Amino acid sequence: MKLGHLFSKVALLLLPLHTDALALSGKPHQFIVPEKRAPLQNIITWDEDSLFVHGKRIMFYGGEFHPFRLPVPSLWLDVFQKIKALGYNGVSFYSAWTLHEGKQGSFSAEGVFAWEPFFDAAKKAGVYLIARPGPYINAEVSGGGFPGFLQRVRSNLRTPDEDYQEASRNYIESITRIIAKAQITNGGPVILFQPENEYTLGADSIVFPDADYMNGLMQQFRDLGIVVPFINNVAFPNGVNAPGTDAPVDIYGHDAYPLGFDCANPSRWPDNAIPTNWRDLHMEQSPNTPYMLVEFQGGAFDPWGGNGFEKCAALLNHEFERVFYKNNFGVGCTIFNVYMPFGGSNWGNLGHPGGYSSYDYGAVITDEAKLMANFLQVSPAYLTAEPGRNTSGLYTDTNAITVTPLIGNKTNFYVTRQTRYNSLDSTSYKLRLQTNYDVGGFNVLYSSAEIFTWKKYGSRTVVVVYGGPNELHELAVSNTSGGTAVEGSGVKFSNRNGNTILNWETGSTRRVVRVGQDLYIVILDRNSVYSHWVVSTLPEGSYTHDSTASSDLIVKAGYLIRTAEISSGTIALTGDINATTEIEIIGGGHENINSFTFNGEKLQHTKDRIGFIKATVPFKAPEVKLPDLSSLSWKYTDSLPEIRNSYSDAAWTDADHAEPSNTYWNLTTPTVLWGGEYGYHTGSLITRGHFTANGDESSLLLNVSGGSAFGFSAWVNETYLGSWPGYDLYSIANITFTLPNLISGKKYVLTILSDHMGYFGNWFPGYNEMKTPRGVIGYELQGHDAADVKWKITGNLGGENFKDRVQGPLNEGGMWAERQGYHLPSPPMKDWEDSKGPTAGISKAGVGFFTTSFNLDMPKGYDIPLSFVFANSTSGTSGSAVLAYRCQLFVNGYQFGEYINNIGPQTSFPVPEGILNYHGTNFVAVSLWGLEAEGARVEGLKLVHGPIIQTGSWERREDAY
Ligand code: IPT
Repeated sequence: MKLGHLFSKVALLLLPLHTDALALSGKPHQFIVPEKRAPLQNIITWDEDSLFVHGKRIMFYGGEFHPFRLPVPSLWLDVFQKIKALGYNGVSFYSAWTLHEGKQGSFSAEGVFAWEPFFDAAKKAGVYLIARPGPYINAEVSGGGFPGFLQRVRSNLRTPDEDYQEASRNYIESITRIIAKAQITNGGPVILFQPENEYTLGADSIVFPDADYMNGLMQQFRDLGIVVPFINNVAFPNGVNAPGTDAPVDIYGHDAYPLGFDCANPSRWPDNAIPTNWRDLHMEQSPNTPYMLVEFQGGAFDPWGGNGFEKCAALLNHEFERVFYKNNFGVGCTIFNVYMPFGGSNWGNLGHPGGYSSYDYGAVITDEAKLMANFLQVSPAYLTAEPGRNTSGLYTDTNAITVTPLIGNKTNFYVTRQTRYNSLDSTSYKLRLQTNYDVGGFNVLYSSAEIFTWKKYGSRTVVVVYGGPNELHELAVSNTSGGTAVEGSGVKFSNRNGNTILNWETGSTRRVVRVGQDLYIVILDRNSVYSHWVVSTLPEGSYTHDSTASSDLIVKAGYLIRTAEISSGTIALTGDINATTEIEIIGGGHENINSFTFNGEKLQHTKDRIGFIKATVPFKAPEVKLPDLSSLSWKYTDSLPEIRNSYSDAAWTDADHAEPSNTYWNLTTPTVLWGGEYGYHTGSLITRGHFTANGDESSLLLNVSGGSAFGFSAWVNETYLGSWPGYDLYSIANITFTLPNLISGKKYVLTILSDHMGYFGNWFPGYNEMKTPRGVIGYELQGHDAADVKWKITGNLGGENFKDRVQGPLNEGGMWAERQGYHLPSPPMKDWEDSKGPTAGISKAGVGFFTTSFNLDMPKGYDIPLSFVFANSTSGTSGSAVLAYRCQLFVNGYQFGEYINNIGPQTSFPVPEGILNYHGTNFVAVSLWGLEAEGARVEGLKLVHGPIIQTGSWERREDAY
């Protein structure tokens, strides 16, 4: 797309020195002994420039990953390895209180919710962790991570109010003990800790920011053994909790989502959306801490009825990264964390109402960010370079280009961009700059080409540089006696004052030149660099900053390189391919290599005259056989027996509380009818009203809350009254249904089934939006005294005493089949009807429950993602006259999708290996709720596979289920 765009937006440049540069660089450098800033331990320290680990400066380049959105612990290493393969050395994680403490006082972190396997996997991959346990997390999780029982806490959430303090204590104590053990001081991967989340703005009705609250929370964490530095993440740089305030964290940081969440317009970069005042604010707010971006936009969430994550991925694409991430490096950011490189699923109702089952986030697992991360990891001089002001016309010959210099003691860096940052023009310019960038003893005096990485092997240095298509670049190396082309042609050589100068036009053919005896410069175009990987040969669990250049390999491959080992002359690589792939060790890596393996298989290799080693890995396309779901035999049972006259709800909870414990909401009904009052917080709710008719009843008004896109249906006895089909933007609905003639003296029951899309978040302390109830919040029975109706309610069986310990507190809703546990594998189905499945449908409004099972025998040694795809010939036409129905998809007991036919946008529901048994039997259940009188029929349901990846991680999955 848009060549001009690609060509001109930004380059991180290394060019000839302009003597004014130092004058531009703001405050003079102060040197502070890092240990002074480490009162509790001396492993993780910091000064105004960067973090230190064991006294060594590091660039933290990381991204957020939620293990609870991928409930297969054996896959966490896979994600860590992929993040690490990008050149990242860190991951931040939230923990979601609501998944750990469904019932107040009973914390549990077991099975898929256990943290130890997550910490182990991070360590194994050599990834540092930032712990962010909240208690409030936001994160597009139901309640922003707050468990439903907080609806009954009377005071302000996220304040020092006593009952909030009381309610949060058990979670804080339990999760902190787990995290404390995983700190680096105990040999674990956790190096930083974030109390709270985006504590940035609050309601006028409370003290905000409340120093007592933050200090109290930090003290709790400290008392429980957290010794690593505390960080914070204000939503924008407003200085809350910065050093010098009443409740300072150790390292102040902020978040930023500069393009917002406008996935509907994937190419819209609003004017002036690029931040330009951050360095100044930082020098005012926190000059003695490193520049830290805790959450920098790496994608976007997408609401019900939204545009789909492909559009989010397009909005936050490689061009966004090139321009915006580099702008962050222009302010000297040395703790940089992206939200998020891997999203996952809102399985089992864990999402907030503003999102659907996929939490794909348009996330990039491999991309442009790899180029920047690798560059920064081999550029230690960046960590102490002093960011200057944005300049135009100073380093360049045109005001159309803005240059931000970072001036170091010896090495300088320059970030360039279009002055009108969103310009699509091609702008030619000259730069006058000097870098003095060290590559293993050679001095790169300047380079307009970007550096991907460099390594030193013995006396040889290998540098990989790149540019955009057809760009002209120049690079000079000090004190060298000229260069020669060793591969490809078109590089011009000259020599001035003992400096060897290379000049070339970027093309897609690789050029390799030698400067002096031992410096090899590999010249690529940007597209080719994407298939290069830098991989460490140090033992498992080593961190990037442990590596010396010589222990890393630069590998040209394809899809992914995970790990490398060298022993007795053999290079052993693991990785993934999606096609027959030529693998090349750029620079040769090491002398005396005599064999080469990939995923354990020996390869025939060749070594060229400069020592680059090459081999071809054959891709063997496997046969993938998937069941045709429509020709399987299915079982069917009705899942709304509640409307039958014979049904007894005697065991249900009496909805008889006259006083709500949730004081946030005005009660308008004689007794409280919403779910949270009685411990029902997830999936769906059923409320039943019993009354004896007087014959005058004419209509029923229902006011129901469920969260965006929710729906509800109502019956009187077996007579269907109607439904609210749901619309993307409506969280609450009011409908009046006409009643049939009711016979005086006869008993009737109203049955209301309503969807629960999750609780709202609680972003603004003091507003307590999380307490917005779900369920029936108002009713009028025309012609009948409202107080004369006796109500019963249920949600998931047991409510807060939930049954489903494996899948946790949120996975089950209140539908009959779920209450019976029929979504779990192999329910007693012998009396159920045979069926053709959800495509056979149901013939009237209500809920049908369909089950089937099938075997999978997926080829071993491959990573082949599988998804359940619902046919929807009208997808994307949210709000139009499309048949209203919604399905829940259960796979081996895990709810892995809510599909809403009339809202969308999600039609394809990926289910990871480990939830699906790839080598055995799978049990699938689909609930089908028809919200129209005629019932509903699923247009089509298929199991389909995604890209076929031949993987090096197959051994690990032998015992996967
Ligand atoms: C910020 C939150 O801290 C994070 O949890 C997540 O919700 C993220 O946004 C959006 O995906 S909140 C900020 C956008 C106001």
